[in-house]
Amino acid sequence: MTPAERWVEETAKVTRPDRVVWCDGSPAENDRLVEGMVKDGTLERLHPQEAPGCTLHRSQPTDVARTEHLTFIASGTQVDAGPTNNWMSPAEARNKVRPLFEGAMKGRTMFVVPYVMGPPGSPFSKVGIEITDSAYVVANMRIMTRMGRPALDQLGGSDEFVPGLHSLGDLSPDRRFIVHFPEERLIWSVGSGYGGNALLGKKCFALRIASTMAREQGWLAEHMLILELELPGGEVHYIAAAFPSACGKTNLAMLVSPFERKGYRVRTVGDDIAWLRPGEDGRLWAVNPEAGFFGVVPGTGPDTNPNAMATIRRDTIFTNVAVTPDGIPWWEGKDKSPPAALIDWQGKPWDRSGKAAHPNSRFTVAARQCPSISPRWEDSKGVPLSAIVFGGRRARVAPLVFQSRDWEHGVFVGATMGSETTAAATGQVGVVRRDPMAMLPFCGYNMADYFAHWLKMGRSLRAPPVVFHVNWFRADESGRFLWPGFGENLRVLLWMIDRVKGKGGARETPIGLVPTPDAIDFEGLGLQPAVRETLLRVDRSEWTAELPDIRAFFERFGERLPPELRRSVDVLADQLTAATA
Ligand code: OXD
Ligand code: MN
Repeated sequence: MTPAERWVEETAKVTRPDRVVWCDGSPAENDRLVEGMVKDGTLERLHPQEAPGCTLHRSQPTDVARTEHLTFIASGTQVDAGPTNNWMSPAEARNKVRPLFEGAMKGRTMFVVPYVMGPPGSPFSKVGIEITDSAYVVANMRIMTRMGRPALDQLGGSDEFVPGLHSLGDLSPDRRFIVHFPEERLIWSVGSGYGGNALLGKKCFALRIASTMAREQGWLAEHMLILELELPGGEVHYIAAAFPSACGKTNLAMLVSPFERKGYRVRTVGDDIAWLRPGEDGRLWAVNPEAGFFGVVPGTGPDTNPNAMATIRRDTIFTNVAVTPDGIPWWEGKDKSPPAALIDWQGKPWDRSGKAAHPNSRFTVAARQCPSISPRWEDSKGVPLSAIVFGGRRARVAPLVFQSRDWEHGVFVGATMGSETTAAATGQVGVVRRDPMAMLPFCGYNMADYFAHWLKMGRSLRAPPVVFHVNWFRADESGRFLWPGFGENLRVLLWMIDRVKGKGGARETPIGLVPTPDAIDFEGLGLQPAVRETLLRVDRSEWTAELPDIRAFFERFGERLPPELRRSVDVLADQLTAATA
């Protein structure tokens, strides 16, 4: 018996399913599963011509987003989880969470889902096995990972896999736990079928567990999109960008260049997760460990993200969108006005008062269906990064873009990122919180050690990517966005590449290097000079007002915070004071 078979057998003794099915990831298996889910009401088939191969899943209304307050790191000691994670001792997890799995699969099928995170044949790819009693999870994992055969082939008889046990349980938030054991590299998730809680290859493995592996092994597991930017003449650059959930990573990764005719093109390598490693050439190389996109649907439309619209035209699982009576999916932002009759995300006739689609409704779709997918998206070595971008959603304070002075300053910029919360996690929306490197909900260990690891990684790179910060969301007094965003964000990326190449105008400010007024091509956007000025403004009083919050956030890490970061806040404070004087 292989270690995987042994674990499956032991698990079945606890969960007591009616049957155990090892998934091979084949189309025939998927057809059978979908058929079964259509019969039992888990899925609805959508319009055969307008949405061929597409299905709709409606989840329980209390299970529509990640539940960060029910997500735990069960490291041996609390300090290893750090002040930003919920901690549960492994003993408490055994007492409190394990019983929820006992007999949980009675009357159900236990699916065994072997999967690979990472490109086929890549030395950086890693195997996971998810045990789940949800056919919907299996269907999603088949899209999001390389599932079945490729995983069993890579695994052979070895024990090198991350086991993840998932059960829907009774779907009650009162009995919902997502627990990570970084030392054992094990995941338990019970009580939720929502993607970020239940597709264990994604946030649980490729970010939380992988971040702990990366720290030990000298690489980084990051919440980043990866895009390819081609310049006229064929020069190519790769950029990775970390934005918090539902802040536009998918849109940026699939950006349609407004300057396509001049030879500027953008292609997609990944939209959510990047595994980064130093290459022999001293550069940082990135792979996308995922095989699909689990994207936010509302706001996706022909103007905002035509590539995503083309990607999700067929063979897509929609979760919690609205639908016309004849099965055409609909969501806010799809087009200008809703169809005459709609069934809302909860399956009720839409009375036009609230949202028809849930604000965190999702599509699950294979990356290979994306028209802008890069020919190198599955490159087994990855792609070399010219730039790393951090970004938040801030109505005020952060300018459109600035450049960090060096890697150490870039780590400070990432570590102090602030962003308004979104519907991707349950809780209040629109509140500014510190979300370092967009990893606050996803770092599997003490973030002070994570910052130290970032600093150490920089020392191992001879040609590190240049680090930038962007904010597409600066608004005027009435809350209107000042920057058009979407395809026009290319203009900002082009300034970054100029800077990478030692060109492009920039002026020193206390927060870093900000474009000079003429350094970004604003031509044709119709932006008034005052708006341009506001977009690039570094307001000293606003930044000074940020300092207490940054210091308070850093204080939470106590002595463990790398001294470089403490020094960087002091430098920022001094420079703000000097500039004011
Ligand atoms: C996601 C998230 O689903 O970040 O990618 O919540
Ligand atoms: Mn994400």
